[in-house]
Amino acid sequence: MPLNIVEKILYAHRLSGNLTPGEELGIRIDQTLTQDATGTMAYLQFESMGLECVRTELSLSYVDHNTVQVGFENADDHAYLRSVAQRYGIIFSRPGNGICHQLHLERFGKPGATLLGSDSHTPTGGGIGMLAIGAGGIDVAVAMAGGAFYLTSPKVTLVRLSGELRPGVSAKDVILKVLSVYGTNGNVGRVLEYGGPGVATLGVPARATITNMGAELGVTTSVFPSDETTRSFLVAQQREGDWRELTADQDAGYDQILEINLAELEPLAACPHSPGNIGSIAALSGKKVNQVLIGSCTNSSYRDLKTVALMLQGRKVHPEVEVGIAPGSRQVVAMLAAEGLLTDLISSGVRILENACGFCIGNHMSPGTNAVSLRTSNRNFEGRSGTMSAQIYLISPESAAAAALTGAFTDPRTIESLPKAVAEPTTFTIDDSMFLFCESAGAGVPSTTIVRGPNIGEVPSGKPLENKLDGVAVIRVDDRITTDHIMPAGARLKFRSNIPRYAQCVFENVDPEFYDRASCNRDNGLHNVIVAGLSYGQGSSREHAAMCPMYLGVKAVIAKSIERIHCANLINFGIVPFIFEDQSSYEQIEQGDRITIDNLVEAIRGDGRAVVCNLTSGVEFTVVAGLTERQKSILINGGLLANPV
Ligand code: MIC
Ligand code: SF4
Repeated sequence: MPLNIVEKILYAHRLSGNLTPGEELGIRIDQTLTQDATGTMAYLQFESMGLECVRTELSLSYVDHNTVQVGFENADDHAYLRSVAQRYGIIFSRPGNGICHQLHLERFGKPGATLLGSDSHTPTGGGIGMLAIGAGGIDVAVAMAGGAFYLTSPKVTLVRLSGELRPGVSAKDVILKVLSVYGTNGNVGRVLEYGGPGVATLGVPARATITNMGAELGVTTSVFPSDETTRSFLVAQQREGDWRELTADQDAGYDQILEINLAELEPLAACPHSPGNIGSIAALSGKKVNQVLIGSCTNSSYRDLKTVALMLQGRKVHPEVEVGIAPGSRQVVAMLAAEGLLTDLISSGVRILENACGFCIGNHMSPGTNAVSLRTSNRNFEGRSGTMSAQIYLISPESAAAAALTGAFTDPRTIESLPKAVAEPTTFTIDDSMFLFCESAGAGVPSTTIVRGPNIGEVPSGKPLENKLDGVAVIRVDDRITTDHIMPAGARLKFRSNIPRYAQCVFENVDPEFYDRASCNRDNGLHNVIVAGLSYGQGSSREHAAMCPMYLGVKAVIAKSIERIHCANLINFGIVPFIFEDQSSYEQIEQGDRITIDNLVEAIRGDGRAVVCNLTSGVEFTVVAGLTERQKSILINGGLLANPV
């Protein structure tokens, strides 16, 4: 039977289940990655499994999110992560080395392999032909322990690329185009596979930009073929041995096909406050800009930053615009420096930021009140930048450089210094000295003392599901609530390893009284229930968006729909993910309503259907939790930690 790329990788890694869309599939994970903001919890959970060392081919612990280090907390986390890595045979990437996804692509990504990462942008690895999936930390901990990763066997969409991008239009515009077609919700259970003659015209970093931001569609992952371009990239990284060809068979089947002619694309922007709110740069042209930030795991490659440097070379950034660049890795910095491009950037007035997540997660560089900020990153959720009133637009490096020069939205094709194309180098500068490798890969050092400063807390454990839910609709939120709304990052990131403290921040930008209300209900023996609209839990993989609500006594979410990673995280922490059987029932429940569900455990054991009694209004309606047998037992036990592998 002719197979597509997704099927080829899934068949080669299948441990249980069938490749029938909608069915649960268990797969073997070859590589894992964590980053510091999700990593501490993942490793605390891994430690509790009591193993001697990781059981994957390769596991990496990157530190890239919390590198600002205001106070002792981040440094404590780094010390813990470094010692755990050494203890269990995990490669540790020191702070300052770069952003996890860029580094992984450069140094470890392998066509045909599976990668599970505790970060939603792990699909960046799809640019090199991996099946790379984002998940909650506990799922990654299970994979590190050699356990299967479970996913819904996906529907596969072929995105057939033809033609070639014109100068001034780049990979970011391709994925923004895809986002304009599919939007940010309704894509759960789908994988995008790129194919067609246009693929050969895109380098690996361009492909990785496209698969990276597939996360914003809510798809399970996105993948490109592994071809001669992939081979050249790996040769240039001195990793030819990791290459293998991987293409779809000629008559491979797809659930859906999207045709994109690269030659017809124009520079695009995701407008406030959603990555799916797409407009054209031409339509925005002339609008004044206050800040331009270039970097993040989406657009911080050598190719991207060299393009920007060439556009700015010998020129000055507009006097009213603040411009910053955060390169993706030390390799990128070293190469820009060797070619004198770093000097060009500095001379033009650009602020050089650390090669880390930084501005992308609102760690610093928050824009001013009502400011218009253009960024090459992947998320523009309201408030994520650290400034609630700021207007964030997501754009390509070319459009960013154009705005940096003119002080306004400008079509980069009108900029004289726009280079025709930046060729991929035949040799990248290799310096792996900021990776701490274990003496023999995968082997831990059992005598290593794990360093636990006061910031390293404990993972809260859930309680077995009670048969009666008796509680309160503690909050009712609208459509597209992101995990940034549920669990803010930025200045709050340093509490990631301290659940009681971080729980005080749940929904703080949506409803500052949430914490008081939820903890008061919990302390009075009432269960908390979150009521939500469509696409609840978009965005990040942060399991804190489930763990902290669990800590506050949340037992169920009732939503019109729930996004994939967040839904898995809710189950892993013993929170029932219910969907309204009839979406209009959303209107029949207000914040503060007293609600009950009888026979909850039987409902979960059965078909997942339960009747909610709204005691305040006297109305009843049905909700459904679509669960596999495995998920049912996790929920009934009170979460995955009760029974990890
Ligand atoms: C993000 O981009 O939102 C993050 C921060 O990288 C998250 C992970 C986290 O919350 O730590 C993600 O994308 O999963
Ligand atoms: Fe880091 Fe931003 Fe990428 Fe998340 S999206 S991994 S915060 S650079």
